[in-house]
Amino acid sequence: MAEECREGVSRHDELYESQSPQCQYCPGDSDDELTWISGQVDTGPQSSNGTKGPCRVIVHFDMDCFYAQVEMIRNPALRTVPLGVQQKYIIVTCNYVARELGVRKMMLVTDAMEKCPQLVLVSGEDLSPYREISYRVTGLLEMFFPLVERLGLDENFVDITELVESRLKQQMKLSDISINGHIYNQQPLDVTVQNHCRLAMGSHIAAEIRAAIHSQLGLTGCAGIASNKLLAKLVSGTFKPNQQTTLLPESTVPLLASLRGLHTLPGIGYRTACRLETLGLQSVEDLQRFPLANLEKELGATVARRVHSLSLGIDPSSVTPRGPPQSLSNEDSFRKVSTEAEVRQKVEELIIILLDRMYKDGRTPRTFRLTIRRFPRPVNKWFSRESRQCPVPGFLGQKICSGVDDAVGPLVKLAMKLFHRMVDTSLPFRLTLLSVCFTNLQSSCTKGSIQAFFVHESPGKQKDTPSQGVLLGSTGSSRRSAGGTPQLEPLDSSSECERATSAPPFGVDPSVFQELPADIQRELLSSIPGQSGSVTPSAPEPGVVTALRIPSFERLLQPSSVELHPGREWDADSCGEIGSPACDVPPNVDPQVFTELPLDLQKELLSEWKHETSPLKTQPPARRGRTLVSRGSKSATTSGSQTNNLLKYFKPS
Ligand code: TTP
Ligand code: MG
Repeated sequence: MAEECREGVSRHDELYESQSPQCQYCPGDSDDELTWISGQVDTGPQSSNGTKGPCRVIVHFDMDCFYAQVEMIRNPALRTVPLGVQQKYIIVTCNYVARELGVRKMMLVTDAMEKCPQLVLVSGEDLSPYREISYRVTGLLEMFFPLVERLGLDENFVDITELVESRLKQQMKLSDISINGHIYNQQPLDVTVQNHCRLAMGSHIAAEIRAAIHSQLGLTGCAGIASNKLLAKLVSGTFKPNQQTTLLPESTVPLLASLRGLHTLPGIGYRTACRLETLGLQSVEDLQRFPLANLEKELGATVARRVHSLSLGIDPSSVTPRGPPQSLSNEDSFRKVSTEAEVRQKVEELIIILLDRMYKDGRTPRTFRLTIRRFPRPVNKWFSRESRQCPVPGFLGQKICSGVDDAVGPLVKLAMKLFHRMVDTSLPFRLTLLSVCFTNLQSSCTKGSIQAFFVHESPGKQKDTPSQGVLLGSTGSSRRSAGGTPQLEPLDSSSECERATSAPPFGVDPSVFQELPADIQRELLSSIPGQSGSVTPSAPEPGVVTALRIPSFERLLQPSSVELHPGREWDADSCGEIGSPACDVPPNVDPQVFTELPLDLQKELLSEWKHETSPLKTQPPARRGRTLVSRGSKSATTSGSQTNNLLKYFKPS
């Protein structure tokens, strides 16, 4: 895949962003190629390649011609014509009508038009519709299975082991079991082999899920059913489109032997493949045979063992829900941008789109990053991008969160400041890529209020999740319909309800809540619809995980060295990169925490600080660290007359 990536046609979806801000397929742009497979090790049934013990049952789903399908849903007239989705001068994907006429993914538009002059082209530059449908697919799967892991925009792993086990218990006669769909290598199913039965049952569940995705979202896709993520992914594309394939353990060897090169083994990226090539290893079989000790010398023990295991089809990594993306970015590549005005214009265009996504996401970004790529690329192509980042000031975070347009100006200013830190514009320069990125995304509930500092959100639950009660099933439990066919049921979230807290509003840690002054407690309560003034028990919403967003307090423990400029308004010039804060911050408050506070609280803190004859201001620098006042402890800053002073929450250590 690496060589398929052309300029401007990278897959920039959130998953890849969260692992590495760069394109998955760009050689040198991904420095984390083993990420997807290097997660936690599964502790369930241990046979990762089906040779010993009961195996896990993992399904890998991959949507057919994904961007093209989304376009065909948006415009059904496109279903019957050859359709290509174009980004820059590349067809990033095409529907299967076009594939029958010789068009291929990642073809040059000119080549594709030559092959198929009647090809209809749509622009795929705006990824929003693809992203939206992508999260719907994941959301649908998450309604029925707790273990769903996104991979890119159109792939998901689901661990269905528990449901398989529960269905097998209900199966009257194992001899009746068959496989739904294809069996890799046409290997005969042996119902006397436990793992064959497990995978066969898995194939029926996979078919039900595919049917559900189709009936609910109108999408078709392929599935691979196997004993681990690696093998499930490898086998899922064997028959395309809209088909599924099960790998029985004994066919692992031929499946691996069918791979064309080392880089086609998921988990071995371009860089590792290059390093392996220098050892004379070309194929998966070469790697299987290569002595592990020699491999360890070259790659280090951990990576060596992992890639060696992968070459044998062994993958103990668990299906790990990743939650929402950790960053959102928008980038564009081009042949040449060489004036400051062009940079400003590009940056503004990128920011406008990114702001829209950030607003829809609902979280508040705390860090902003600008990335550039220069021409010519540096000799060391692994480091072809340069970035600078800075904190997003609190007031700007709120603007972004509330979707007001006037966030664009300050952000462009911030971006240009970062740009000037990288590029000396008095000298000629040529850029071929600009990327803007929000990271350090923090959930906010009632934006701009104290409530926003308490999180009550289930990680991984996406806002696009389809409404409950539509269809499907649960992990570990299945019921039979009148006709006797097992049916999937939505996950039961009642256990989450049992986590009801006593007095505080949901989402707020009770112990923290009790430490807050009564007026702040009231403010928290009154910011919640249906809860005003009185302290009444409340339960979290089903599926909601309660967590206190600690950073505001926890980071108070860290020392800071802040220059004091009381009374100055924020502007882009006064805010430095992370680690060099230059905004007005009371000396006992962590600048980063300060920027996270709502504007009114910032103002209040500043004015309190300015009006204090302060032991704070006279502290020796070494004592300027701070701690959260813990329950029962006495704040050095509080006196009888200042019991409700916000500054008391930030005390010198
Ligand atoms: P794929 O799953 O590789 O392709 P696909 O879903 O279009 O087709 P298939 O039926 O063969 O699975 O990629 C998913 C989407 O990602 C694809 O629709 C377009 C996009 N994409 C890129 O943007 N860049 C790339 O290099 C590739 C391969 C895909
Ligand atoms: Mg696909």
